[in-house]
This record gives sequence, structure tokens and C-alpha cells, in this order.
Amino acid sequence: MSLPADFQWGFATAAFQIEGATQADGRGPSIWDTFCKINGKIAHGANGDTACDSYNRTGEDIALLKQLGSKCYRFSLSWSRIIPLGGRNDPVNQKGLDHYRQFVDDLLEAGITPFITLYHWDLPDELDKRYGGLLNRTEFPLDFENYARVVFKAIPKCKNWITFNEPWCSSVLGYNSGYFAPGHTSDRTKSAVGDSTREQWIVGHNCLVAHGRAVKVYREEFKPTDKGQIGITLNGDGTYPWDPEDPADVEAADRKIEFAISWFADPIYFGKYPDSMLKQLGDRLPTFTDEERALVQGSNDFYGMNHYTANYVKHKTGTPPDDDILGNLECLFYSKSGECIGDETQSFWLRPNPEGFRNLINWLSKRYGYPDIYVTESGTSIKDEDKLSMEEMLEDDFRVKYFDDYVRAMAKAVSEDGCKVKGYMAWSLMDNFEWAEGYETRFGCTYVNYNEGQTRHPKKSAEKMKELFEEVMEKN
Ligand code: GBH
Repeated sequence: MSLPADFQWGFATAAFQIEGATQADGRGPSIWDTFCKINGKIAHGANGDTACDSYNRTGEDIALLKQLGSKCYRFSLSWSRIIPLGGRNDPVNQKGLDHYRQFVDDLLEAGITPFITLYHWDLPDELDKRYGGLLNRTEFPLDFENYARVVFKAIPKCKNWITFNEPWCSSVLGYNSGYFAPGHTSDRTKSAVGDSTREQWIVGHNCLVAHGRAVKVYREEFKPTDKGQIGITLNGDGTYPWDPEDPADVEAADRKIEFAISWFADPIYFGKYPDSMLKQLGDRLPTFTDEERALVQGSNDFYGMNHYTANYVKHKTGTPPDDDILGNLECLFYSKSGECIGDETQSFWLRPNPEGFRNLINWLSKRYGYPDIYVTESGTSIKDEDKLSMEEMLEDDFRVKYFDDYVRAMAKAVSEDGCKVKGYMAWSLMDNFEWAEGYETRFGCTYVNYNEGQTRHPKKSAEKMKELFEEVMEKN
């Protein structure tokens, strides 16, 4: 069991979750700033105004990464720092751009390889107001293309680009359940606008096209000289049939992955939506025009994989409701024979199951022809971690075990199964703004003391990461 000597490991974050300084240097508001202001959307009325204050602590964060031995760092850019109003005819904010250019220079100086995510959910608010944001099939991809070009041009030293983080979340949580910004849903007790039978499929489609546009720009205008790589990051959980003897559950376990991952990955690798989705959704799923298909098909240099957990999947019978996004099935923590998927964490959706990780790496590799995979996020919260004293929190043995098990499962997928995993970035470098859950749920390998000036204190999981990778990686 081993990983190659050039394996990239490190930590990940996202702009809105760590930066704070939402008013600094000409930044415009994003849909998350606006969403945080709506009563009842975020636990304890929290917001991103200060978060981990990383915008003002780039030096400290880089020193932390260096101390931990991190070979790479995945972070995202705040679009509204760079183009405060967002659009292709709106002014560029040089200060915002310079901030990130300097940050990349400083990372490289420290010997850390940057992986930049262009879009981790924080759309400039103006674009949502101007034309419906991600719902707009023509304007949104063109504005994203322009933003991407501005960034590629300013930061040629970055060689690893991720267009979108988890478009599933932007689509389903933003436009079906309304749990995330901008909060659209058919449930009129939660939102005055939204159509949970359609909007998520439109948004997903537009994200794919926007991704395709940015990739085309990178490949045609920058890649020949900059020699970097570009891909998209998709989230998806491992699956097991609830009853392995029931062919309908076996099929549903695959269908669950198709609705979560292949929704995006099939168009990117094959130029079409999965048959299972076409069958259930009919004309509610947009049809690719020839131009759109040409942009999307073949648009990944690598596959970005965010992975946390697994489920037992049980098929449902009868016609699914029109707002169903799972594929006419249910996800369970216990199998028919009573096996439990894994221990509880602070996140209702997350239970560690490392074997599911190995299985999913294999599933993706087989379906998509053994692409290079970068695990761009993986990690865990801990049940009631927030109730502990700081000393206790630093002894995060549950998280240490999670990484130990997951990294070893991944190493087996590489050395025993022939999958091509090239990197692993732990979520997260530090505790941060956990979206609708505010600051209560902590995913950090580093404890952040929000009451004492956002000081950082590495937990055991942060300290142990280097040892773990030294053990599983081949020596040069
Ligand atoms: C990641 O998503 C995010 O990229 C990151 O920003 C975040 O901090 C991290 O997770 C920890 O949460 O039952 O419909 O509410 C992880 C993938 C997919 C996990 C959606 C939660 C909730 C499904 N997420 N899922 S639902």
C-alpha cells in the first residue's frame, strides 16, 4: 500500500468561509452576505464578516501550512473582491486581484503549490439581482468566462485551477431545498421565489456551460504558455445497496451516484446526461445545444473529488414527486441486515466509512476511464466538539482516525486497484464558517478561537498529517 513520491497532499479552505474583511479594499457583496442577513437562515444569526480573518492573516496562514508540512493548499477566490459587481462590463478591482496574486507569490516562496478554486458559492450579489445569477443561461456563463480570464491573466504562476466547487450544492441547496444562498425553493414558508421542480436542473446546466467556457479560455489563451491544468470539483457520497440481494437496490445505489455526480461528470466525459436522469426528469432537464455540448464535453484535465461519507440506498417504488433530486430512492445509515454505516458526527449527513471512499474512487475511475483524480476535500466534524474545552478540542482523535482510515483506503485504491489519485486535500486547514450551520460545526484540523482574536491552534489531526503521508508515500 503506497502512494507515489510526488503525491500532492495538503489542506483546503474557501474564501467566504475564512476570509472575513467583507468590506475591505473595495470588495462587493456576494449572495452569501445577503443570505446571512435573512432571519433564520444561519444558525445563531452568524455571518462571514470576520470568520477566520484570513484576508488579514495571509502570512500567518502560510506559516501554519509550512509548519504542518503541507505540500499544496487549495483555496478559493472571492469573485466580488476581483469584480465587485461581477459582470463582464463591470470594473475590475485591482486591489482584490493584487491580494490574490501576492498570496500565490507568497505560497510559492514558501514552497507550497496553490490550487485555486474560482467559484466556491459566493456569487457577486449584483449578478443575482441583475439577471437571476446562476439561473441565466446566456449571461452567467459569459460573466464567469470573463472573470476566469481576468484571473488567469493576473496569476500565471498558479498551475492548478478548479472552476466550480460542487455545482450540486449550488443547484440543489441553492435552488431546490433553499438551504443555501440564494435560498430558492417551492416551499413558500421559506422563500417567496423558487421552483424546486426545475430550477436546480437549469442551474446545474448553466454551471456546466460556464465551466466549459472557462476551460476553453484557459486552454486556448493561457495553457500553451502557463502549462497548468484545469478541472471541476464534484461532491458525491459512497453507496451500498440497502439489500444487496435486491436488484432494485443494487441499481438504486448506482443511480444515487448518477444523480449526484454523473449529472455533471457524464456531460463532461461523454457529452450527455445519464439515461437514469433523462428517464426520470424528461424535459425538465435542459437539452445541450451543439455549441454547449462542444464546450462541455472533454473539458476536464483532471477530476476534482470532494468526498466525506457513504449511505445505504433503498429504492422507492411508484412515481417520484417532481421535486425529487435523489433519483427515487432513500439514503439510510443502516442496512437491511442492521449494519451501521459509521459513527455519528456533528453533521447529520456525515458518518465515516473509508471503504466507501475506496469503492467510489474505483467507480469513478471505471466509468470515466481512469482520469487523474485530485481529492480536493475530505474530512469530518466531531459530535459535540464545540462543547469541549480548547485543550480537549486539540486532542481530536476521532478526526485523526478519520484521516488515517481514509488516506489508507485511498492508497489501496491507487496501489492495489490501479486508480490514479494524484492529491489529497484535507477539509479543512482550520475551523471556519460552516455555511448554514454557522461556527458551531468545526471541520478544522486547526482550532480557531473566535472569542480571542481568531487565534489558530493546530489540533492533533493537523500535526499527524505529515507523519501519515510520510508513512504511505514512497521515498524519492
Ligand atoms: C463541502 O461540501 C463544502 O465544499 C465545504 O465548503 C464545507 O465546509 C464542507 O463540505 C463541510 O460541510 O442533506 O441535502 O442537506 C460537502 C458535500 C454535500 C455535504 C451536501 C452536505 C448535504 C446534503 N456536501 N450535503 S442535504
